Order: sequence, then structure tokens, then C-alpha cells
Amino acid sequence: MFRKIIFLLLLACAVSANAQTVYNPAPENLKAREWFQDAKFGLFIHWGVYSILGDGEWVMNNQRIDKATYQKLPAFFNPVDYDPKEWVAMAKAAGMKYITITSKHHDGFAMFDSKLTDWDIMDRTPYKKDILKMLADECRKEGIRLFFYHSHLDWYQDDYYPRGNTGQTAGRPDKGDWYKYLDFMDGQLTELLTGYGEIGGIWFDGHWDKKNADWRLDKTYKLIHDLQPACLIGNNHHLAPFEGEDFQMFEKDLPGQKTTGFNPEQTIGALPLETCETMNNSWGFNLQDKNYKSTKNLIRYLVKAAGHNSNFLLNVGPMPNGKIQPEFIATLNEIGKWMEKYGETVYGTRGGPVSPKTWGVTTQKGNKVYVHIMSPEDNNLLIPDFGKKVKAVYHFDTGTKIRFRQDGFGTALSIPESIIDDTDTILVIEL
Ligand code: FHN
Repeated sequence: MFRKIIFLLLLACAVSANAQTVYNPAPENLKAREWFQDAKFGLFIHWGVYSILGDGEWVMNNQRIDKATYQKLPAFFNPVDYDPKEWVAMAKAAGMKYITITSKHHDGFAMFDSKLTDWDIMDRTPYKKDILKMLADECRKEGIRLFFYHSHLDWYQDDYYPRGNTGQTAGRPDKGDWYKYLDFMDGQLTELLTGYGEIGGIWFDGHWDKKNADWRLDKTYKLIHDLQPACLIGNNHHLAPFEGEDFQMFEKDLPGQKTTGFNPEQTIGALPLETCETMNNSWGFNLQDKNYKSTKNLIRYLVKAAGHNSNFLLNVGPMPNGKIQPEFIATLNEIGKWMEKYGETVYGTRGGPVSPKTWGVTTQKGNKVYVHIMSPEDNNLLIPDFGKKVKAVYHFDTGTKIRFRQDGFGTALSIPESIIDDTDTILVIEL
């Protein structure tokens, strides 16, 4: 009997502990998720003092630069050509609806006015202006939502201890107070969520550095949602979503694909999805990286992401003077031109009724299914049956009617050679 009572007591405790962690998103949060899914396309910005070295955002770790030496960098960071107006205009011209910028990357350096550390833009650089504040003001003016990328992982703070898999060569003491570090991180998040207006979301990264640590995510997520219920939380932990998160992201892979090794254990959850990718091979500014992806490939990636029911977050790493390199600007402009013409088949859509195929993807809005054919095998295409009666099929650009035959197997289309587009041939199926 006594054992049974103890068991019931333990069970009650477990249930109530669980009950605390169950997350019920606020109505404004659910609305923000819808907005996010409709927006489809965002600009990722990796910018920090590392840009001076032109060797990517991992330079501190990769070149084994210790903390004392790395501390010399901010004195050279004076981005006098930084103009948030230019950045936001560039993002808008590309057809992007939101911007996600690094408030703090793994080097721990705050690109905003943090009162909790002097390891920030105000105290250490000659520039002494709050980069995020300037961007937040411009975004608000221009109707672009702003998200902050915030690194859990920190190569600078001594209290990030025990250390994780990275940042071992920063020359930090072998002691530190982990919970003090988490308090510091929550403090910086509070600064970001109280001093910069409405924030679209927090994009966490670096959990993977210490997968099994007590990250106290419940507390951090609750803090964020208490401060701004509509703020969307995503975490690039490369795992299935955790309780309290509002969207799920994938790195350099379309949802479900595992080509890069970043997402080996990642399954697709039920939350809105986003995938991020670089324009060359680097996130932070890399002087020598000329592996620019073509406009065609990036447009295709955006379309494929939409077909996977996912957003696309495309990255630039600004230079230390505050400018974005011309190669990126040119490509973004070209993507924008394409989006002006074909945006209807991407914005506000959801992944279509036919799962992604080798030839392309489908997106859907209301009674229209957009068929994006990117790698046709020949001029005949069989769209597998998706249980709906097809009323008409036509070419998106010209309205040309497409001959089709629907039976139990699906809808067979014959595509005239004249309408084949090298980037994406778009057909509309009316239901
Ligand atoms: O280590 C980071 C990397 O620097 C970059 O920020 C990317 C963006 O998705 N994420 C991390 C690796 O997973």
C-alpha cells in the first residue's frame, strides 16, 4: 500500500512537472506563424568583428586565436559605410520579407548595446553605434520583420563552462559558472526583446556544441514568449523540434534531406519550416570564397523549399566596412526580378499536393496548384493522382492551355517545347 502511495505521488509530481512545460502558443504567435509561412523568403546576415579577417565567422576557432589576441579585433571594426537603408532596400528588391541578423555569434561579441558585458559594439569599437538598433528602425519603417540569430555557444565568456566541443583554444580558465552564463544569456535576450521593438523571432544556434548540457531551454523560451508572445522561437539544434519552439530550421538542406551531415538525426515536425543557405560557401565574410551560386540555382532552391512547405533564408556576410559585396547584390537583384514575375506561385503558398519529385515540386494556394518543372525528363509529365478533379491546366506566363488527361493514375500533361523555361517552367492546375 505504502509503495503504491509513493508511486502515485511520484506520478502526480511527474504530471505536474510536465504540465508546466507544455507550451500553448498565444493567438498572436499562431498568427505570426501563418505570416512566416506566407512570407517564404528572408535574408540571413552573419556580421561581426570576424569580418575584418575575411575568413568566415569561425575564424577564432579555426585559426586557434586565443581570447586575448581576438580582443584586438574590435578596435579595427569601424563600418562607416554601413547603411541599414541600403541593406533593407536590397532585401526588399530581392523579394525578401524578413531579415535574420546575428546579434551574437559564437565569438560572443554583441553587435548591439549590451549593458551586461563590455564585449560589444559600443564599448570595444571605434564605431560605437548600435548596429541592430539602426537596422530595427529601418526594418520597422519598411515593413520588414527582424529576427535575431543568437548563439547559445560562446567562445568568449569564461562561464561557458564546462566547455563544449569547440572553442577549446580560446585560452580560458578551467572553471566557470554555467548557470551564471545562462543568466547572462537570458539577460541579453531580455535586452534584445525590450529595446528593439517587435522582434519577429529568435534564431538559436550552438546547442549542438554541448548537446547534453542543462540548457534550461524551458526557462529561456518562457522568458521570450512572456516578453513578446508573437516572437517565433527556432533552434538550429539539428534535432526534431523541442517543446516551446515555433518553427523548425534546416541548414544547407531541404527538409528531410541529409546531404550535408548537419541534420543526420533531424526529423520533420509539425511546425513551420525554414531552410538556410549561403550565396557562396561562407556565412561570415570570406575574402577568398568565390564559389558563388548562380541565380538560377538559388531561385530553384527557393522554389524547391516552397515545394517542401518551407521558407528559404538566404545568407550574406557583409564586409567589415558595412557594405555587401557586389556579387551578392547582383544575384539578389536578379532573384528579385524573378520574384516580381513569379512570386504569386511562391508567396502565401504551402507545399503542394504532390510530394517533391526529381522533375520539380508543387505549391498550392486555394484552388490553384502550381507545378514547377525544373528538370523535365521529356515533354510528357505524369502528375500522380492527388484525389482532386482537375478543371484546367495552363502555362503561368502566357496562359496557354495545356492538354491533359486525368485518370486513376494521375494527370498526364504534354508540355509544348516552346514554353520550356531554363530556370522553372510553371504550370497552373485549376481544381
Ligand atoms: O556554426 C554555425 C555557423 O557559423 C552558421 O551560423 C550556421 C548557420 O546555419 N549554423 C552553425 C552551424 O550549424
